[in-house]
Amino acid sequence: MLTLYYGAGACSMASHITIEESGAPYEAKSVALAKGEQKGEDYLKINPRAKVPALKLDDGSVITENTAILSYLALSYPEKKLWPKDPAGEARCISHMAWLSNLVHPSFTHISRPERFAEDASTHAAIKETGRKNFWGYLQEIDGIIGGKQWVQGDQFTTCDPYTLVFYGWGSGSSCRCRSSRTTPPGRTACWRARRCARSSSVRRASCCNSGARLASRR
Ligand SMILES: N[C@@H](CCC(=O)N[C@@H](CS)C(=O)NCC(=O)O)C(=O)O
Repeated sequence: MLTLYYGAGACSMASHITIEESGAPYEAKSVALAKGEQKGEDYLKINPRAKVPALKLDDGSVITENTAILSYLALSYPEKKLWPKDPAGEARCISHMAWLSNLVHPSFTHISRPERFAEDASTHAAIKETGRKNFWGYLQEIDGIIGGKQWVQGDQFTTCDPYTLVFYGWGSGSSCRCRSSRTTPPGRTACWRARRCARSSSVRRASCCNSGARLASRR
């Protein structure tokens, strides 16, 4: 059976929703990030980079990184149609997930963990503010990408949707300041989110395990 290691409120929610969507039998193991469990001896054997998500396969090997886990799940359960069929669609799906991983997520880390970008505490307020500005810009870009479409990639629900949903949730977090200062997240994204939540119970099941104020104190 697959084992998914996740953190409450973390980006691992993308993998959690997708594993629910895939129908794969799995066990979910919570890693208490706030308590530093990701840096403990046991978890470092799973992922030496001390991050969630991680997916342990039946043979004991481990896949890390949302982009890789989402691809693995979608390709392993093709009947669930979580992955585009044509090469251009596949490439666009990878492109969107790479963008979320390489730019959107790190912009939020500037808000939540400024000390990772500069040791000098006097710079942290400026790093956070730049993170907020960039993150807000990405939320707007997501709004434009969704446009009038049903899903991120058009008519087909793909792995791009649960991954994008993570950042919607973070953007509407109470202390991200996006909401208070600029009315966020953008409107079309909110409609897409409502569709996403109505699609199936996968969000609810994954969200139950993912609820928590993990980042609240750091935002
Ligand atoms: N690019 C990675 C990012 C993983 C990541 O940064 N996970 C965070 C949670 S959102 C984490 O485990 N943080 C724990 C820490 O940095 O100590 C992915 O998408 O899987």
